[in-house]
Amino acid sequence: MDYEFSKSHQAWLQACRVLPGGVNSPVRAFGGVDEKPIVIASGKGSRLFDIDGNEYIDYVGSWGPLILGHADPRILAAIHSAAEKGTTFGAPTQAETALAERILQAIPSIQKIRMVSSGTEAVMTAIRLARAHTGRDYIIKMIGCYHGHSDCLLVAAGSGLAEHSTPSSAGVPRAFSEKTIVVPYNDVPAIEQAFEDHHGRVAGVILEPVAANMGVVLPDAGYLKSIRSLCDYHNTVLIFDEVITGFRIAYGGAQQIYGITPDLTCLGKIIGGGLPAAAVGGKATVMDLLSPLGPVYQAGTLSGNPLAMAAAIATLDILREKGTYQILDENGKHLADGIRDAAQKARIPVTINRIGSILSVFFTDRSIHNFADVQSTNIGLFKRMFSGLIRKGIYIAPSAYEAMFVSLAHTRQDIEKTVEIVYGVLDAIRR
Ligand code: KE4
Repeated sequence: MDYEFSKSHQAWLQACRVLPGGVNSPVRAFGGVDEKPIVIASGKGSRLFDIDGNEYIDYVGSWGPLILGHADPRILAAIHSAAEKGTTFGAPTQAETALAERILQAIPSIQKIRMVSSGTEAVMTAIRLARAHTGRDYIIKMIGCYHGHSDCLLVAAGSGLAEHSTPSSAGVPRAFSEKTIVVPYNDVPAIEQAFEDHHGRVAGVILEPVAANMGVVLPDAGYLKSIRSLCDYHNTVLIFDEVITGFRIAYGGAQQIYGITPDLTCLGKIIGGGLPAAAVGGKATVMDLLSPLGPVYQAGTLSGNPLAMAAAIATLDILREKGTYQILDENGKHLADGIRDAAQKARIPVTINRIGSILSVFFTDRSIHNFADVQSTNIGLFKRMFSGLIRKGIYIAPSAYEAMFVSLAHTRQDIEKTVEIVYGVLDAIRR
């Protein structure tokens, strides 16, 4: 029986009177699909419930943080006990040190770390550090990668901007964006050319080591290694934006899987345990440039917030347990294989890119290596799949440029049910 959404639509119209687009982050407005947003009442484990009482198996997981699923009792307990002592002090607490020590243990390239409240802030700080450390201005980024909404990175960004297909956002002065060079992902000659064109002036290269904001796109063999050697050769800071991949595809993130050491790493999502927290970390020689030690200013009222620290510590202590990432990888593989079989049975060609518990379904019969490849896929079919799935209780990202996230809370039954519904939806589309 198809779902109906009258309460959600009513609530969304009311929201639209006070919030631009009725949302506090653009992708939630469902602009990437032909549907109106659903308004959420609650979540539990792998399930999400909207205010019309519809239940969903959730593959968005709030865009990555909820690797343990919604309202995990162990995380709630950690938040509750922290909250009893107060919510924020604007002064050092031991929880910040405790989380930092865990992250340094997980990611050896990080010798010092600064907590902030969003991935955008983490990336902003990393870029400022790269420029201060090198005394240079230019930044190289990849088309289709998204690094939050700081001015100089809203140039050919992925995620929401990919949806709106504007090469950069309004309100960003040319002076800000002209120091950002964009090249295609998985294209080493293009980066070599960018370094030649701006010889001795490139402060940093930033990328998602596994891209997940143009859909999931994996680095080609040797790609990350080539970027590392180019950065070494040009004395340029290599920044891995692991806001999605950090603690997601491995406890040590993409840098553990690919064995490439960046100079700076940006983290977010999972390291907030579902609350607002993110971080930038890396070589002490670079990080110690940060105020109050050094000349690079950066600050935040709620940075290192005690509730987020408690949620994050509890989350990482669970993720560190033996076998965790094997389960996540098995869940991801089970879902990807199931969807691939369903599409084959429905005779609709798809390419699925997956690593661990993140994956994307592209409607194409070709492989996907960069943003242009993604743009050549059948986005219309993605939208029809989304519409079919949401009416049958499967909630995936409302955009072809995002990832599906599987959590430790997803059961084999959840995945089998999902695959069955995917087949039904794809079969109906073909017919
Ligand atoms: P936030 O400022 O949204 O916490 O993080 C920005 C960011 C930085 N780097 C990467 C690789 C990211 O994926 C993000 C944020 N991701 C988007 C969607 N994939 C968050 C969802 C949204 O914008 O509402």
